[in-house]
This record gives sequence, C-alpha cells and structure tokens, in this order.
Amino acid sequence: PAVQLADYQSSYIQLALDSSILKFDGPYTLKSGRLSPYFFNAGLFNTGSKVVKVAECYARRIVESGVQFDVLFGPAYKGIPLAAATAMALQLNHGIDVGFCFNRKEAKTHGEGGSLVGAELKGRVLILDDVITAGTAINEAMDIIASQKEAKLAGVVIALDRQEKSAKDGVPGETSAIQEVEKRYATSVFSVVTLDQIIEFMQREGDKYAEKIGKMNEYRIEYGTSE
Ligand code: OMP
Repeated sequence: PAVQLADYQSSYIQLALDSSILKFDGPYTLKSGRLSPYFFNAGLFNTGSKVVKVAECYARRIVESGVQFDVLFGPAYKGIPLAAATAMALQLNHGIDVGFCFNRKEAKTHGEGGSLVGAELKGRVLILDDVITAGTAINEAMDIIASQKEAKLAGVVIALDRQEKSAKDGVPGETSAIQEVEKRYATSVFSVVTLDQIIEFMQREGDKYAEKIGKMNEYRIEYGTSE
C-alpha cells in the first residue's frame, strides 16, 4: 500500500533534514550495537522556532490518536523539554490543559527530595520519547511508571519509529520492536513519523537522496520489519 504523508509529517521531515537532525554521515553505532547509515538526533531541535514545530507535531499526533490520558511524562533528559513544550502546544493549539512530569537521573536527597519533578505522576500517563529502535531504552520509563502506585500507562508517543526488529540478548528477534513494546506493556505506541514515511518523503525529492535511500534499504534487509 502507498505510504501516506500528512502535511505536518512532511514539514517535520523537511525540518529534520534541513537541521541535520536526520543525518547520513555515519555509520552510527546505535544503543543496540547496530551499525546504521542514518541517525535521528532529536537533541538538535534546539531553537525556539524548532521546538514550537516539534511540540505541535507531538500534540497533533496525540490528538489524532485519540489516546485518553491525564498527565505527560518525559523521561530524562531528552523527554524533559519535550514534555514541557508538548503540554504548551496542547494548551495553545488544542485547548487541552494537562500536567507534565519528568524524572531526575540522580535522586535528590535534600529539599523536596525524590526523583520526580513537575505534576504528580498519577492517573493515565502518556510517555513522550524520541526514538525507538530495538525497544530497550523505553523500559526505564515503563519501570518508573510501574513504581508509582497511582499511575497507569496510557500510551507512548515518539518522534520516530525506525521500524526495526526487537533485540533478544543482543541479536535481532523476529518481531518488530514496537510490537514487542505494545505486547509487553499492553499499550499503544504512536509515532509522529515512521522510517517508511521518511523514505517516501525523500523519494518524492527525485534523485537527490537516491544514494542515501539505497543505504537505508540495505540496512533494512538486516534489521528492518515490514510493520
Ligand atoms: P532502543 O533502546 O534500541 O529502542 O534505542 C532507542 C534510543 O536510541 C533512543 O532513546 C535514542 O537515545 C537512541 N537513538 C536515537 O536517538 N536516534 C536514532 O536514530 C537511533 C538511536 C539508537 O541508538 O538506536
């Protein structure tokens, strides 16, 4: 089936390419040990104008998904500005006012103490994160929610689904990482864009990205899923 691209997704990918958030001068060693020809660095959404656009893409995706939730949770560190900015975009552009919460990497022993900052982590919690590859990093955020008696997972929203296989003891499994996460936590993962959509966007630019697309497709033979 043809890959669909909404306007907000196209402009998101365009911004990622223009700002070198999406880079191709690898190979990059990923968290999973995989050697990838491309890398998506969400830390480079680092100006006011960029964060405004990114936050609105998350907000759009959240509203579109119809997911019901009470509070946003942004895992440290990259999730912290994301949670604040998305809460702001939900309020400004969609009239949805929700709390946001994030964790410290080091628990504080003085002052208010604890490792959570912001709104109380209770009710239905929507996790905001950047990228899922093999599905390992997200477990940490899941553990934090599981440790809160009054919190219940509502879903996960990420910027990019790399559409890769899960990892089992360091080797690629047969199922998709996203499906594994969804099954393990009985939840839904929503992504602003998928790798299919990025490639579709690049293909629409004619020959400009032909070589890069070739490398991405080669990589997908080993680690990709059709999901
Ligand atoms: P997994 O734990 O394999 O799902 O990897 C996801 C994490 O890898 C993300 O939270 C990022 O920190 C990082 N990552 C990126 O930021 N961008 C990429 O394109 C790829 C990765 C990665 O290392 O797989």
